[in-house]
Amino acid sequence: MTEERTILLVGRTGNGRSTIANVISNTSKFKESDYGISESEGGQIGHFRLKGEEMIYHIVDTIGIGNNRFTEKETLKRLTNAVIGVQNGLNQIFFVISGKFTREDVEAFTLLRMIFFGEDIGKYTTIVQTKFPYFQDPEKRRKNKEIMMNQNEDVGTILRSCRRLIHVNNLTEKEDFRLRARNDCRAFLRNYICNCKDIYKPSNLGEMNERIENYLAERNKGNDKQWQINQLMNENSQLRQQLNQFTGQQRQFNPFNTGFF
Ligand SMILES: Nc1nc2c(ncn2[C@@H]2O[C@H](COP(=O)(O)OP(=O)(O)OP(=O)(O)O)[C@@H](O)[C@H]2O)c(=O)[nH]1
Ligand SMILES: [Mg+2]
Repeated sequence: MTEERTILLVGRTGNGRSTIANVISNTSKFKESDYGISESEGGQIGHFRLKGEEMIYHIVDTIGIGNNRFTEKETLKRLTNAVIGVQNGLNQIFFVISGKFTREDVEAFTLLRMIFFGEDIGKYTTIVQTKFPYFQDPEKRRKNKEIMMNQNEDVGTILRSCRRLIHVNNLTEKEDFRLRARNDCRAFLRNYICNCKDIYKPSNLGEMNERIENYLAERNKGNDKQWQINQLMNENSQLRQQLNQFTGQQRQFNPFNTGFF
């Protein structure tokens, strides 16, 4: 029987998912974003087989969470389609972060857990940190992981729940014209996914649309609250200005104002 490996790439926009897809598949089929505009529209799949090997690899690139081209609702719809596409089994989810594990990454991970996968997401998830220049230095990788673990409770909890944290630095041809870094990362990533043998069938896909609607409704409530807070802060600052003007005028017309203050 032919062995297969399916990897789902998820994460915040611009963190390097399409680049990882190119590096693993050794193509340039996946569009890498260059100009600060989110590129991936979701659902792009690469299939390939290595020369002389039976194993078939499927790499599924997804739309970036927080991308600047689609509404949140549209983004979630496209993510839904990608997840439905792999519901029969995937070997690993690569949650891609870039440089640091940010608050937005925590929110994105939480969203994926709440809406699409459920509590067991971590067992089948590898955190891939891109743009890590010391990816070949075990001591630097260990130190980086230790710092991240202690960064804050949310990040520590996510990292502990996941299979592993791995590091890459997929430099472009311009940065590394022999593409040595990409070749090294490719060898490492292929070996890594070859060892992701367990098959995960996301079991939390029922009522996904309902969960998305509830999530968006909660978000809107939050936005309304934020809007009210902004309004109050604006009013507050206007009142302060008026008060300052008023007290300034008082001082000017104060007959006892001796000018020593
Ligand atoms: N130096 C360096 N640059 C990287 C690395 N990974 C990605 N990049 C660059 O970062 C930019 C964004 O990478 P993409 O792979 O397009 O990111 P994405 O997550 O697919 O982004 P969207 O699809 O637009 O949401 C591109 O210019 C890449 O060349 C890395 O490990 N090191
Ligand atoms: Mg992309």
